[in-house]
Amino acid sequence: MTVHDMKHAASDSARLEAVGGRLSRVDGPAKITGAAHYAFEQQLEGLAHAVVVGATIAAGKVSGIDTRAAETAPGVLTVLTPDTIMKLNGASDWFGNPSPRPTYCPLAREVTYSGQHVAAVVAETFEQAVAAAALVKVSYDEIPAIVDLSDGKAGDGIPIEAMTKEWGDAQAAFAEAPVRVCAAYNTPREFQAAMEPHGLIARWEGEELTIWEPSQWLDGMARTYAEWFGVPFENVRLVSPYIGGGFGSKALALAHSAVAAAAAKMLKRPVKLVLNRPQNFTSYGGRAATRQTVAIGADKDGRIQSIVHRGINETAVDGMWVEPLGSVTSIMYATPNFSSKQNVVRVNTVVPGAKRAPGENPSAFGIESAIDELAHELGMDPLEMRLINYAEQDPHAKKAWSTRQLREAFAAGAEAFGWAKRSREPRSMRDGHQLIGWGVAAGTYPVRRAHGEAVVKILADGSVVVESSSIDMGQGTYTILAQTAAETLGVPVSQVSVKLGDSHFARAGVTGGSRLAGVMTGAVYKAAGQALDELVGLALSDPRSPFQKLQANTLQVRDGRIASPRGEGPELSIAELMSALGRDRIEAKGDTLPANTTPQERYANYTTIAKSIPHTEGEWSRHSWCAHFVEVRVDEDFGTVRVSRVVSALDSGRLYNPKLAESQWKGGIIMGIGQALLEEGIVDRRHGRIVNGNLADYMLPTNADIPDIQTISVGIPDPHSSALGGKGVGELAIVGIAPAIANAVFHATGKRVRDLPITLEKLI
Ligand code: MCN
Ligand code: MOS
Repeated sequence: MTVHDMKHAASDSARLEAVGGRLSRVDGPAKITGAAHYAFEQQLEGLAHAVVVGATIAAGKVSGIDTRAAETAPGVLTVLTPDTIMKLNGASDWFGNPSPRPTYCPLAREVTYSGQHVAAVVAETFEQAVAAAALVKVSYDEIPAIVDLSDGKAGDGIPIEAMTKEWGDAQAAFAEAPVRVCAAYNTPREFQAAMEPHGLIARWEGEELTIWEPSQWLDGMARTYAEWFGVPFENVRLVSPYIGGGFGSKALALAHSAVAAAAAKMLKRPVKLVLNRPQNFTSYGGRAATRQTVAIGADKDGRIQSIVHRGINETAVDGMWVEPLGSVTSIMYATPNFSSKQNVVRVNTVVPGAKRAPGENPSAFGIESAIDELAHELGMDPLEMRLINYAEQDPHAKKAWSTRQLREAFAAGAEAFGWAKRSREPRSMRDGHQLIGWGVAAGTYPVRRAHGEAVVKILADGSVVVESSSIDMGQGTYTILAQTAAETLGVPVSQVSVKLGDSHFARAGVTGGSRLAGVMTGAVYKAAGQALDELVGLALSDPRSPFQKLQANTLQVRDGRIASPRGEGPELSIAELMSALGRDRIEAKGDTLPANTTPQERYANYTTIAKSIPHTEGEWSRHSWCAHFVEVRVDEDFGTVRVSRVVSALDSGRLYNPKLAESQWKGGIIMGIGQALLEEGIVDRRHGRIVNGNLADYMLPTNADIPDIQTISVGIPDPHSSALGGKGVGELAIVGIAPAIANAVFHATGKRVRDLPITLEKLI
């Protein structure tokens, strides 16, 4: 290698490793070799095993629990019931609102959903606990349950006023519009179905609690545990270095978490509790089932005059979940008149929860199907339809978009897909006995923002450590934070180690709403900048520094070596400089909070979601955008639908790592294909049970279901959305895929399916 080649290689790797480079996952080797230890893999001395017993009815009372057989079974340490489990305090919710009830019992006497935990067995081994749990005899006084939204007893539900969005006179304008479409769109109950199940290991040492649990929110969950057990927040340590997928389901401490931590305290032994697969379908909520009616009135040229939208989502009898169905409806298209309202209906289910793009995902299914129906009604191209109704500003907030590259997304996607070759009429494209359909739909997700904190340490050997209690569940946090620190400090990535997933590190809010990358790159950028300033400051001013005599006003670090920018004077490695300075470390804690933030506000910022910054704060409305182009092939005889091609163009602003962003987008698209064609929680009408609560019967896409997926980035840096110009990536691409597929199926077959999933019997 010549010196020239070496310089070249160094600058290539610097590009790869800088923010915006396609660096491969730095946690990849540890995961592939098994060196990465997941929460349940901790080997602890004296570990006992807990198994929960779920209710076999969906509504009623536990009239008795006969624990005698279980208690005398081999290896059993204790059988917990509502009568015998220790009392816990009621904990505040994720907004920080105090619990309405002073005490909390994670085992139910009043049953409000099938599978609800009513008892638990703790034994020496997992097998003994499973065997004994089967011996617990629970009797019930059952009452009729409301099994789902289609239940005759469900009613219209409760209006959620905060969801109402209105301007103009939507009803009147719809009634007067020359062209009208109005239809109802349904999505079923869906589940996050992460590969790694939910569960935890809990260990008490005196009043100190350590929890190893896969978690999207260490500090939020630590708050809940601390409140349940009445110990200081600092006494609770959550450890979650690796997570086998969460998709929204792992942000909260749940009833089974409380059972394990209580059992550990009562037995004075560490306790492990891992939910089995069926319990993963009933112990926490998936995406709520939804119903929407979308009415669009337009003039003869296709210009929208009015949108009237009504939505319903299911929630629990004993808990509230609102799935905001008007979120995309209210911003995607320009309309002078608009009305959106939403009710929730209580059914006997565990309280539904967040699943990748809660709200935006089902919302887009409604509006992006309806706009396709309007295009068909008018004989217009559905892409043209979207362009003539393009919203030049946020129609709801009435603010300018921070950036909106959606027109560019439509153009780039259409070009790459070959949209111009589409023939307009349904059933007009075929290949033998396969009907071919081409569909388009748009998607969007708000830029959720928050304040973040990180610690960056420069050590004596020149290595750099980044610490944060934020997490990586597969999105790439380890990698992009290593890139951010490496670029800011001017060191190679191999010199940086990122430590995440321990609540004793610098605090972090929830990893949800696709906000973590923006928040944490900003915090690491700030902390690393402070560490660098300190290093350079010492190098310039410390009498022991070889740079002191230079009288320069700055120094530059490149590839881990420090020198004057003009190349005069010495050049040292960071390790050499640290040794000259006699320092074993330089440490900076950077956060993006205003300087006058009080300790209470800090605590609330990291342990609740009450301090999130609205995406329409100030002058701008901030969102990611995307356009999906989909080809389906429908077998004319059998009605089977295959997605054969997807081209998506996406605007997530600046990408911190395009390789990882593309992988996130593809993951979202794949999940959307599952939603469109396969996924559906089926509820038994007699006892409200999830019939297909396992990975054989709850259908998820496999490799054979997934075609070639092309993603195109059309984003530009958005200075209003984050410190480094990026917008959200993780949830964006699942928004709009299901309607793009439904629209393609309509184009292929002439049959409009408004009820997900699109299964073959709906095409007959
Ligand atoms: N990224 C980027 N450029 C940007 C923004 C992000 O390159 N401008 C890349 C980075 O690799 C970053 C990743 O995309 O690590 C996701 O960043 P972001 O959009 O900020 O999302 P979060 O880090 O907050 O991750 C949460 C998000 C959510 S809310 C769900 S749900 C979801 C998702 O991420 N669950 C996932 N993606 C998932 N991916 C995996 N493998 N597993 C899950 O459970
Ligand atoms: Mo994601 S559903 O906001 O964790």
